[in-house]
Amino acid sequence: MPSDKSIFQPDQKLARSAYVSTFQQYEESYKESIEHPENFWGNVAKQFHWETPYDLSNFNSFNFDISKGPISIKWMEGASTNICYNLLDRNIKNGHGDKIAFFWEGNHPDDYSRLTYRKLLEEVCRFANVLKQHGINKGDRVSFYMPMVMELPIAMLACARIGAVHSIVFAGFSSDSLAERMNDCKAKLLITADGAWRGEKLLNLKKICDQALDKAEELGHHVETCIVVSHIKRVTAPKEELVDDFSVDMRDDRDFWWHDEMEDAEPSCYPEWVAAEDPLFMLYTSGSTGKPKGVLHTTGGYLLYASTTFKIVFDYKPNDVYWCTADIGWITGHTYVLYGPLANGATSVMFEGTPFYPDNDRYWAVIDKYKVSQFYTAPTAIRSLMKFGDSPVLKHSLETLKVLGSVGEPINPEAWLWYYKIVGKERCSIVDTFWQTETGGHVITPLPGATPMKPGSASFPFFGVKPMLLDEGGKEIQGEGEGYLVFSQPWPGMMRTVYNDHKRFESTYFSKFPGYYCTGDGARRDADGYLWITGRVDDMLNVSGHLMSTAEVEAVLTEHTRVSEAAVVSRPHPVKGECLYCFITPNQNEVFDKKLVDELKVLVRERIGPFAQPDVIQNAPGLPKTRSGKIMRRVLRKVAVNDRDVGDISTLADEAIVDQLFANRP
Ligand code: 6R9
Repeated sequence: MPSDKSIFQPDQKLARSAYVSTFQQYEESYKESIEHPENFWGNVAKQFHWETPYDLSNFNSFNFDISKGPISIKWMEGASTNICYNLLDRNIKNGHGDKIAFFWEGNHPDDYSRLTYRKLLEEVCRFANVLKQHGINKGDRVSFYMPMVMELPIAMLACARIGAVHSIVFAGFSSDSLAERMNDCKAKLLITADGAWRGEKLLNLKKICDQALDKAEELGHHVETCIVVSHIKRVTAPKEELVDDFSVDMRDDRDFWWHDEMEDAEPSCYPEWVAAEDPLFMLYTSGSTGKPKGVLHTTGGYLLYASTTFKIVFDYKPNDVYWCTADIGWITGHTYVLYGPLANGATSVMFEGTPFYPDNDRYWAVIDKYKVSQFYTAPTAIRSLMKFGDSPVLKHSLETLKVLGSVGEPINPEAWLWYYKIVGKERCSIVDTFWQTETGGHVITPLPGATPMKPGSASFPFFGVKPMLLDEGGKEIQGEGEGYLVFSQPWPGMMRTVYNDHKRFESTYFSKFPGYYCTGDGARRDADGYLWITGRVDDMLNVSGHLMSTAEVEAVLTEHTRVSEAAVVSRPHPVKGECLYCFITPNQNEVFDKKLVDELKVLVRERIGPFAQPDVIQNAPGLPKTRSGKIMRRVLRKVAVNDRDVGDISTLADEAIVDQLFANRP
């Protein structure tokens, strides 16, 4: 395996034509971006339309130090704009009306379509008018529970056009999760589809929404309207027989079909000019105390940051075709399927399906079909495809590829090398992009024409981002070393608050080290200054790129009437990166049996979602607790990997528990 010493230089041809083509150029621009953010971002802002102009002398202001007052981050205060106008109308005015915005590729290879910028604008305006008819005004929240169909970006942009705030819930979450999120943001309207295929599996999304709408009602919140896209009838069914049993209930007073509503809607809609700091969207992310946080992003700064990172990190050029495989339900889909590409007038592929259907070469087939030049996916997908060997990849030419992206978790060097050699033919740059829902866009990443690559290292900060490593005491680690990854100044795309809970925003991100935004990740800096993300330092797990907290899973497990206590730790997993390993203490006089294990797995799926299902649930007659009652999680992590080298356990109230736990491993 390569060490810090193995460095891969960007391909010469790629470097020559890249926006940033040498490391020296990167360093110079970086310096400017840190020392004079108003010049750097002011230059970026010039290409966009501002209905009320920004003031360069007052371009940004912030306070990162709670001891000096409330945390606040502002860019271009006083300016007004509309992001939808900038993504669509502006590009059309610049002569790109007939350019393809999206190639849509369905779950089944026979289903595909395309949408130009002009047509997209027309559809967005129609739906914006539909939203208005249903009483949606500036500032209202609209929830989404959608598959990857064209109506999803259309409806998001329609929200942006009228100043409504979209709140997308990934359509793999359970009805409980959806209800909780709709209640938290007090959504007025929900947009969904009747159903969707994932490979050969048929999902009834409307049914999940019906349950969620009822549950929101129980929580005391009434969602007035639900708009439903009729999707199943228009696509090819991998299994006909499943369609025969498929049905949806529509409630007269609440549910409307998308196509009925769109029929008479006007194809034009004047954009609502909003302040640069008005909210654009919120997106929920797991919190270490259990309850999800509505991460709030605003308009002006997010536009600058999404567009610049997209252009520079993927080196997107006007004739390229770009493909990000992320679901729009995650931040990667927001910034790099929708906002970043459209802000650059790009042509993208939007994919509804899975990498394994109809065969495990689907990704490679789609790359050749659309002549994709930039491909952006997650390490978990790369690892799951590596399992099938090289031949599914080698069946396709992949000659149009130039940049390969990775996101969601650290990429292990073995997967990196496979991606680089087999997929990228040692000619493509790999951009290992580190960022978070909270950061809005890439914050640590190589640049494809400029940064010599080290497999597994996210390398250097993007423009405007100032990372630091701190030790436990908050002292800065200079040079080589490992510590907490923090940022000391804001960049335009970072979150502004937790929706309706600014205190939680401050305590989660700014209280550990006053004066710094704390990522919750650890990182190491090597002798060459490269940053290596070492993973979460809080009680968070990253399963296939989905972040969740141990606390939220534990809360679900202990809901079961037969369970007294539960502790969850992460265990390394060859494909998923990490998986959930759960310790369960049953109530007195209860037995630990297969029935209990099965019920707990179902419970977690129902409460959180299928992606959270535990891999292992083990019987723990007792948990390793210190005398002060704290669970010693590092011991549980050792049990999970069967490593007897548990270290010092002298502070445990009962050391004998440890042997018992090893003996009980399933
Ligand atoms: C974009 C996204 C954020 C967490 C983050 C970190 C992990 C993401 C990474 C990475 C190492 C990378 N993470 N990208 N770790 N290298 N290139 O994934 O957002 O869902 O909020 O997750 O994911 O732990 O803190 P989000």
